[in-house]
Amino acid sequence: MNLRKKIAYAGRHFTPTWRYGFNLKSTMAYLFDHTVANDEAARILSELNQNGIAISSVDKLLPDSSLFAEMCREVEQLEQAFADRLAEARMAANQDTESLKTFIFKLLGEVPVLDPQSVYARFALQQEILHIANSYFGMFTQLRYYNVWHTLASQSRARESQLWHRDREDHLILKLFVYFADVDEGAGPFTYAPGTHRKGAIKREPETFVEKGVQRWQDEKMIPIVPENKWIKALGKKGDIVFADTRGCHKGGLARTSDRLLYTCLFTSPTSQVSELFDRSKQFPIPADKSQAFALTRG
Ligand SMILES: O=C(O)CCC(=O)C(=O)O
Repeated sequence: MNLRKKIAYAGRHFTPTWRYGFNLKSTMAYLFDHTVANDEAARILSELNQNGIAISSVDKLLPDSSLFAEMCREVEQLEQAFADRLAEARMAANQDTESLKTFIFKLLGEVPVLDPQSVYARFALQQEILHIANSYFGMFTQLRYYNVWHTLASQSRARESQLWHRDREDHLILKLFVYFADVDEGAGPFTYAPGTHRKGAIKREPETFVEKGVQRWQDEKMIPIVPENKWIKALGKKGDIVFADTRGCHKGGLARTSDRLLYTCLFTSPTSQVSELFDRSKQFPIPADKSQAFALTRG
């Protein structure tokens, strides 16, 4: 990185410039127009702020579980439709290829279409979820991605997101992982080093190596920063929801004995520099609800 780029990067990741410079409009809009939390959302927010991760469930957080039930039915159909391709992907996952994240089969494709009518968008745009995203950021956020990930059990060496890393999409990042089946140790649970997010108390950086342009590290480099007994492993049941600020140190998906099937979505600030992750070719009316309108609109 040259000096100009370094200064621009540092400015973007200095909380006051990120919030009151780059994201002033959505911060001010949110200040005058934010919603009130239910008790579970308040608990999630408090844990997210402190640890960078919080685990809840559809039943605890959402007043109506019918969207989750609808999503389960759609995912079951996708699984059946892609049965042959999943079998091929399973073979590839065991071949340790260097070029692709072969251990995850993305049921909505590599670049999913942003469609507010789809159950995947409607799930992310529920008031309780938008409330958590917007309150965590202290501004109106944008929905930047959703997909259904089928993580394939394999015996290949840990690589890419199976190794510790930080995501780079923004200064704060919020990802959700919603489980369609129980996740045990053998299904490669998402694992988080609490307190390593931007709001967290831990400022020391682990010693990293670079894999395909991304800094990653093995467990032994993480242990001196956050001891292993403090790591939060997102083991869980069908219907559990993991909220994580993936700017903090995390890894996951090293499934060894069983597959993992989950829905994921990503929220960032409006000015995140991440390249477009949706296919936005589908036209749709902007919702009347302000937080949904913000979440769906780019620029
Ligand atoms: O598959 C996992 O549990 C890890 C995912 C991950 O690293 C990410 O979404 O940034």
